[in-house]
Amino acid sequence: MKKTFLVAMGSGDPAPWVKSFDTLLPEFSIAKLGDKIEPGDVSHAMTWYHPPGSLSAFTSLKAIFSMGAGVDHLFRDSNLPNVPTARVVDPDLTKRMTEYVVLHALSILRQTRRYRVQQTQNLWSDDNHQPAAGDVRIGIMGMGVLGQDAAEKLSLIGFDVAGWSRSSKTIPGLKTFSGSTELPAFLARTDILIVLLPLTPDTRGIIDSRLLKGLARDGRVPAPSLINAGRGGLQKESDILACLDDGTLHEAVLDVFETEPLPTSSLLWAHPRVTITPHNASVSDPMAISRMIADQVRRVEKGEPLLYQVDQKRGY
Ligand code: NDP
Ligand code: OXD
Repeated sequence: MKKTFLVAMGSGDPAPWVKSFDTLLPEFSIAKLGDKIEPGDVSHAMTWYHPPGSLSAFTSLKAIFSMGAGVDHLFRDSNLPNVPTARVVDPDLTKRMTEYVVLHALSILRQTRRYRVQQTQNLWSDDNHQPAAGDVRIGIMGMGVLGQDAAEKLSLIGFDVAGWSRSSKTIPGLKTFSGSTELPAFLARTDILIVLLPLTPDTRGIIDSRLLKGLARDGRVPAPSLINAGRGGLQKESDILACLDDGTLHEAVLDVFETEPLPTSSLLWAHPRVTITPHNASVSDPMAISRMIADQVRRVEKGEPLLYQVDQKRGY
């Protein structure tokens, strides 16, 4: 009798995941939420914003896998089965995020927004000196898997990069800061703030006016800019808008929002110095990520420890 691997998605299309796991895990029956299944047969589940409570009937679960790197969606569920839980760590996902961060950091450095506007005006103007990457200080909040890869690639381009994390770190060639006591010094040397933090009770709402007003005022850029590809719950959107309007911020590049999809009524849509992407800075590719999760399932079945386990107490 085959055990069941459950694809539990409350958002997105489960079909490509079911197809991929069917190929990769032939020893399992692959089912999705809503399929007719025997709850006791379900031994593993991959979830993405599953409806809270929808996993509680699966009392034989051995492990839960987040479909992405973030796990805040899991902890919305107060009835989440108490089994080992793992997140995605995969080169495909990491590289996609680094592409996003490098693209937008370079776009801010090279003022592509300004030249797009000038082009609509047939305007040839280059009146402010273009700083070199080495003259621009990037600060990355969240120096985990994604933050560290982005830091390495941004440093290779020549940016002056620093990182901030919960625990202190030594990373060759990088300036590192940690904890709330070192946050002001980190912000004060940041021209482009990149946020790659997880959403936890400690980080919720951290990107507010107070934090943004702490960014560098002595940079080679018109004013500091923000790139948030972590989670929307990290930011206060009304504060970001106010900071753009009072000159505290020059540009904001946002991939994630307090409410997703971003409501059509949001003032962010029409702001001339906001770039919006629909939470796809780094998508979980079904082919790449199901391979990683299938390897994890085999580890569990062999009695080996699950990799990339989430610490439920820390929330990431
Ligand atoms: P990691 O768990 O590897 O890294 C998280 C980092 O955040 C760590 O450096 C950690 O510190 C730091 N951190 C956590 N809490 C705090 C805190 N209270 N104060 C300071 N630093 C803190 O995660 P990943 O790098 O893999 O992913 C980061 C996030 O990116 C995900 O949680 C997800 O929300 C988001 N994401 C967004 C995607 C998108 O498409 N927009 C795609 C993929 C991920 P320490 O090192 O000390 O533990
Ligand atoms: C993730 C995401 O957490 O895509 O992987 O947001």
